[in-house]
Amino acid sequence: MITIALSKGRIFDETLPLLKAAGIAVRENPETSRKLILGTSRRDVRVIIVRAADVPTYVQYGAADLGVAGKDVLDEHGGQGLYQPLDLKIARCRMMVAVPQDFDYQRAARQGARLRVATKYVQTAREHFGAKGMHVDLIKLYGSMELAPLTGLADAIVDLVSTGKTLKANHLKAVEEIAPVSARLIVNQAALKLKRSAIQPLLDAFARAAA
Ligand code: PRT
Ligand code: MG
Repeated sequence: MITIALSKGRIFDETLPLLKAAGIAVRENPETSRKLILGTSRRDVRVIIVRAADVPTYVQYGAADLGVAGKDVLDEHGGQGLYQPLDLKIARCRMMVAVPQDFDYQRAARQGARLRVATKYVQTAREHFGAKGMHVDLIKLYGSMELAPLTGLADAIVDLVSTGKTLKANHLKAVEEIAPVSARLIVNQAALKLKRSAIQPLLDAFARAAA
């Protein structure tokens, strides 16, 4: 049995065509079904539905053989025990620093102001500001980062931006790109060795479909 870990929403939606290209049709829709284990058109392949940030953990420990996770999530996880053979180029966005529209970020950075930065992506933010030699106080949040500068919790946020509509609606602006983000295929290293004859054809099909 090959188990593939996916999260609901854009990762699931954008992985479906890649699965299809590999000859795998998922039997249920996770948006309407309450099932967490979904059968597929192949008796030896199943899909499990987990939170986006939990996908690397399931694959790391071998509870899933494969998974699809954003680079944002992988950078926070650290990637231990994971083979990352493929950039699937789906669920694309950018990791950005954003501040209130009337805040002069470049000037604050130049002056060495100690900024408070709210984010879900603490590792990524620590590395980014560390590399710039900026001293920041990081405040860990689990969602709705955009609210932090509006309420005085933080001066800036580090968050994902795709259309920019969320920032705009909350009177924020992006001031610095940290990295482009896309979803990656991840594979449990031991599973790849033990089940190579079943897994390799899937990797090849994904690689062709993502090219
Ligand atoms: O939502 P939930 O709390 O369950 O978990 P999650 O947010 O980790 O999962 P999900 O499904 O929302 O995101 C899964 C993956 O999609 C992320 O790990 C990213 O790699 C990728 N992705 C691509 C995005 C976006 N685009 C994106 N725009 N993830 C989140 N966003 C959010 C962003 O955080 C911000 O709140 O969308 C908002 C900004 O969008 P725009 O279009 O207004 O700029
Ligand atoms: Mg989300």
